[in-house]
Amino acid sequence: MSQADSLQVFTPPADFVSQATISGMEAYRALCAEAEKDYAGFWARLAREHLSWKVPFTRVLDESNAPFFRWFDDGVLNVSYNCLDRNIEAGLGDKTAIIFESDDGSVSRISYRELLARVSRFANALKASGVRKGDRVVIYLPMSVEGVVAMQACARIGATHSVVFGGFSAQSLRDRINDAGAVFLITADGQCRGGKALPLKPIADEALAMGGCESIKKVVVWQRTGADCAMQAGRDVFWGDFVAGQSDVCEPEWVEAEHPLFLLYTSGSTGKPKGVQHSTGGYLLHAVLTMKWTFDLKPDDVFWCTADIGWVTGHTYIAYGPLACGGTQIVFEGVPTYPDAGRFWRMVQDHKASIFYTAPTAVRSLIKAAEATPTVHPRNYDLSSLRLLGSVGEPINPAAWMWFYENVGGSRCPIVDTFWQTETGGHMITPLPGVTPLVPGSCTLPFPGIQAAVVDETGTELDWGKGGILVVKRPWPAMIRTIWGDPERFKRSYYPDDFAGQLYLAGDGAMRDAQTGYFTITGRIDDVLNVSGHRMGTMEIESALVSHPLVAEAAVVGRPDDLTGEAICAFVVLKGVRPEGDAAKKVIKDLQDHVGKEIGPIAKPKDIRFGENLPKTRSGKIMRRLLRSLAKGEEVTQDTSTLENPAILDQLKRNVA
Ligand code: 6R9
Repeated sequence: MSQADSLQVFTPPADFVSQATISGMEAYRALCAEAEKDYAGFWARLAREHLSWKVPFTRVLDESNAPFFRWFDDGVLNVSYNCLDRNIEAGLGDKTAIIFESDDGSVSRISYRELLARVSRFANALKASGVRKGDRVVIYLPMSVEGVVAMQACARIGATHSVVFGGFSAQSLRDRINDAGAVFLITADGQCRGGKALPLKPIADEALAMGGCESIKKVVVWQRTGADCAMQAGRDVFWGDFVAGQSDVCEPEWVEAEHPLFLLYTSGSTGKPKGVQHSTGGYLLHAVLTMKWTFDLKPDDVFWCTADIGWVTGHTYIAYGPLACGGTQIVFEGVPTYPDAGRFWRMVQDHKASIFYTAPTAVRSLIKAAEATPTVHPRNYDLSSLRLLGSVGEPINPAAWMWFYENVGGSRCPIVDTFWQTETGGHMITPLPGVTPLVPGSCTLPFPGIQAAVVDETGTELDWGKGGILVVKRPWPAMIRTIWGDPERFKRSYYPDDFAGQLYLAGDGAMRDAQTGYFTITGRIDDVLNVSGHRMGTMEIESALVSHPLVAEAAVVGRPDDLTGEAICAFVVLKGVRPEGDAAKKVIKDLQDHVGKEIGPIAKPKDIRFGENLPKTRSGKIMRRLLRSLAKGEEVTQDTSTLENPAILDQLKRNVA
């Protein structure tokens, strides 16, 4: 059956269509046709029209060393120039670039001129302490203007930043610093979330003390909470002292289009998190185009992306995209439930946000909160400034979509359900709000120029209506360039031999609607979990568990969860006797805390079950599909004939703590 038969279709409202940058299906089709006809010419035209180049490129796409594709590679530009200076030159110096609202509700506004001055001072300070083009700088900061300043300052001097989410543990921070060989760490004394001050610098100190971070020469500490923090003489410097006396003028470092703008670590199915390397020119192009086409950003919009700068969404749609388009955006330090779960709606009302981009998990938790406490229901707020909503991070279930549409968007605002990944740099499959009839739960059609397809295991494209593997058939400008330090893993992960190295493998399953060809993402096809829109590798969590002295073996799977999308379930074999009752509860808590310490609180397993063994095949492979059924509480109906130890299933089934 077609989606269109079973679900309502929401056609774009006429008043949206009439003003949209890409207006009407004809306009969309024309762009797709242009790309189809002359792929390089299409992207070249856009890169010339939407970016400012110091030295224009003459080469567009170089496929000679595939899959290490190069775009615009003889062109020279600077991202920070494109985000700041060029807006000021266009007369936007006094325009508000950032409306910052802190956890406690205080608000500050930063103009483009002021932002450029702050970025330049910080960039000059970095240069004065010896940070050079191509050096890696790790940023471990809370949501703040300083976070954006630090990222932009790196871009300004051609340093490659790697932002580490402030919720990651010392071990995770250490591993990322070590892998990137970073020379600088930029952090804060602490962070404020939900009315609490949480430490950050002590975690950074712990990371640096672990060994393997010898490349770090300096640690810059932004004083956010004012908490006492130990400062190591010669290494650590407060932000204020670091920038003191620096000029607020800084000539950008002009870099080649392929120069690595940033690394961002993300989870894969095996091994350690991988450092996804992004380019300068191609990445920025996609950030700008998606701001203009998916978000229809206009000069008067107030754009709000609720992501953290520690994730790719916070890179493309906070640190770079909105600024590169001269937009005004909200940056929020806090959490959606503090001081109450009306926080987002109050902020939309107060700042007259017109475009609101968030994650399904946030929507679901706010639905629950609004049901429990009617005063925080969005109907109590004036949300009439909104004209467009967006969703990202995981599939949005139709019920949450409808609630978002009706209660937040007043049945007036299109919702763009944007499918993309850390590796893709920006939106890949998404509605365009003035073009695409919407079907709740579907990310609809590819962004113009993106050649997405659903294939089988041999790489053959499937008929619409059949579920399969999501791939991208041609390289695109904002794609991942490599995995930092591991080009072989890049090839293996994204251009596997199964597809003759010709197709980009996203790692998701998908299906195209039989009639409309709309894409629906059916979830990861590898051992990657999506918990509240955050990617977690099952391997990483298993490694963390087995690093606990009590644990002999562990297997981690996901199970559906109403709030977080997926929840982490761990099946654990302990070294000693299997604990029961309160003793089991205590070990569970210890293990959860241990994983929190090893990776970060987001990786803590929700369920932990103990068994004397794990269900394994005779060749010793853990049968994860059985564990998935157990985690869901399903009857195990799969074939268990290859199982070495069938009795273990009963044990694991009974053993729900
Ligand atoms: C941007 C981001 C990527 C994975 C991706 C997929 C899931 C993201 C989605 C979606 C369905 C959407 N995902 N957006 N699934 N519909 N609109 O989230 O990047 O953290 O790398 O995660 O998230 O499974 O493969 P990242």
